[in-house]
Amino acid sequence: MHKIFPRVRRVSSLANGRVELLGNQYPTDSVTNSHYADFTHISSLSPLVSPFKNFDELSFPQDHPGRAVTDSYYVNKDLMLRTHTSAHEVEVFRRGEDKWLLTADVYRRDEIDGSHYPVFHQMEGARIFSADAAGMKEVEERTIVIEDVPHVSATNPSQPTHDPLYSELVAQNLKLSLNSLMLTLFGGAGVGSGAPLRVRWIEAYFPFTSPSFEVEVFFRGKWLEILGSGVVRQATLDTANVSNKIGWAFGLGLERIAMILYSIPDIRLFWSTDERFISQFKDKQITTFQPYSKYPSCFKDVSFWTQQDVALHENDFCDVVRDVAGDLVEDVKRASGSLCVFPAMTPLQIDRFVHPKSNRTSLCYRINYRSMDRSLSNEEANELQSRVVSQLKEQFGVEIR
Ligand code: FA5
Ligand code: MG
Repeated sequence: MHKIFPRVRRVSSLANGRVELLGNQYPTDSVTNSHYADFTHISSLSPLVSPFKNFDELSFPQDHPGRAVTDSYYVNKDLMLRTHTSAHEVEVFRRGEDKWLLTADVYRRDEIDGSHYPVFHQMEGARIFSADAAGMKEVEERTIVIEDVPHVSATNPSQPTHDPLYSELVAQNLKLSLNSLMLTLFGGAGVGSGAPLRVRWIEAYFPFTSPSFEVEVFFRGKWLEILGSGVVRQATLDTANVSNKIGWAFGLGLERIAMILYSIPDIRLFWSTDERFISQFKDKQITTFQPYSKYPSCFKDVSFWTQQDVALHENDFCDVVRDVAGDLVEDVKRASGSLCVFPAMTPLQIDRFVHPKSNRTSLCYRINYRSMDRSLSNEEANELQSRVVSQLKEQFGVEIR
């Protein structure tokens, strides 16, 4: 790398007191790649897109789970609500934009917990350069290259049509740009209190980028994912008629950013009309949210057999719960095996029990009812629970155990 990029230099560790970028060795004062002003900002695009735009144009394989009706909201087979802002990548690149941000509402059938909601907002950002020595010189001028921290690896490879050096450089520019964004966002006064905010990069996989990365922030005792990113797949750029370019893209969850900035503990609060919530956000100031009260929760379990031929997806279950109880549900967890054992902190990921003789599947869920604004009575929770049960029977023919 030295020969091609003579400015390459080794830099040492970082911390700016407020934000700690773990595993990245950029000194804070060098993270200066922010020129947000010259990114074109796009919004107001229709949320209704074709599955072709949402998936095919982005190289999603035919059997990708995201395409299923259990994961996405379809109007019909040719029209759906976009599940991510990446659905617009090809059209924006095709317009000739090479440095852009796009914000939009996106929709997913997803699990129920404090950081997932079926409608949320993403900001997509991308930057592409000429895939030649001149373009790479531009990247290099804007990047502090760290020679001993590989961003491209056997498990997170560069693409076959990319020069691995170009890929490495673009990946480093991506990380530097996002680190700079995070330092600007989270490094300001009033964000969090006491200990610095811990931020880490991890390897990821997306059908439309390689290498790919995610960023997580340590928030309220857990790592919270805030964005996905990577080097744009050449097929995407080819489809957009900009084959001579190479670059990066990211998509970040705006509610999650706001949760971290304002210390908002639960994503449902963004939909609250309670004055005690709304009145806390004034004059574009970042303030720490003062919880007015945490009302008691009330959990109810439901166990049932599903019919042999009717698969009941977790997201189907969650949809029934949302339809009946809306924001009165804090989270849904699934129990392990045939016994209703609920391990703490393990939402929706334990194996189901399949009866060896009848081949029927037994499922057991715990629904945690809690209002954000008031005390929920046990009678009210019982009433909601019985409506959930009857919807399960009606829509999926389940047999309650
Ligand atoms: C994507 O949506 C990719 N399109 C991101 C991307 C863009 C990758 C460009 C590469 C290049 P993901 O499914 O991880 O990735 O979602 C991105 C972010 O959206 C997450 O990190 C999270 O912050 C937010 N997010 C995802 N699901 C939800 C949800 N149900 N509720 C709230 N926020 C969510
Ligand atoms: Mg993700």
